[in-house]
Amino acid sequence: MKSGWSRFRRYLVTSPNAGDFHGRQTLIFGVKALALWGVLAGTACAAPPRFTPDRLPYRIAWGPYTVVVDRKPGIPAGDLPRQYVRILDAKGRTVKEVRDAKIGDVRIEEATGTGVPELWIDTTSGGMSCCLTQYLFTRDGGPVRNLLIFEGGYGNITGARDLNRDGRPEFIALNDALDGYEGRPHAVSPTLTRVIGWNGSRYVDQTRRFPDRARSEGQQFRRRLWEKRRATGEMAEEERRYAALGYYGSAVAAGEEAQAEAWLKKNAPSSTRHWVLSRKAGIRRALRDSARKIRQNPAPVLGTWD
Ligand SMILES: [Ca+2]
Repeated sequence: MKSGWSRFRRYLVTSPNAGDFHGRQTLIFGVKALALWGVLAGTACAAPPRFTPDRLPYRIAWGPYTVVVDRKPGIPAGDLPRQYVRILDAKGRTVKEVRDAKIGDVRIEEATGTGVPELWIDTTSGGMSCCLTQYLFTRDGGPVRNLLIFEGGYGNITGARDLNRDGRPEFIALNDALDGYEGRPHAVSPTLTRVIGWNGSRYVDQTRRFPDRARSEGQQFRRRLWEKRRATGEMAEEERRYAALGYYGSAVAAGEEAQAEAWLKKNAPSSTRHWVLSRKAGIRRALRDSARKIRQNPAPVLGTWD
């Protein structure tokens, strides 16, 4: 299991549109600042060890709290693993617990623009890359609270950037809303881009508010469709449908489906055009349903060991 930012880097290689290294730069800056503080204070100051999956138990300080990652004892070898993250207060009491088959990453990073670093936890339910869940907790302004649960599935939050320059970063994420659409295998399902932003009380899908990312992703799908418009052979129509699905899905995400429909009617081969435009309602429904993957939950124990 790679760390969140490793996956992020891998994603950047394949798609230039998703995110930036803001979060990593923040982390590096934070580590440098910490080191500088150590030098200035005349004390030895080592950065905390990075989380490595399966090297458990793992402990890291988070302000007055201690974050512990470990595995549930007594699970027979060969069974699906069961791991947890516990956030302990100064008296060693568990204030929050996150459960899943595996803990993929634990990071302390500023995420809300207030200067008090948050806690990110990535978990997976098993399998190669599915299904990923990302949790964000804050301790800013009171007790530990869950701010975000993103059930990314095959997608994940790939970066953070303050798109509207209000001091609070928006999160750029992959959107797997069309993964497995009408039974398409994961490998040939288009992955979209989404923006997750704070609406004043919680995180919600704000892709339409910041449509540049989805629009840019859609243009890549459109270019691919255009390049394949006269291709022949067994897979040509399948490739066109993949690109058309990604293009129309991105347009729905950006709130620009009318323009996409007009372009498809003018430029796409009729077989591809009819295939995708006869599925408009289903694609819109898939996008709408996937917004429910962005949640918040005040419960003390989150996730399950199914
Ligand atoms: Ca912002």
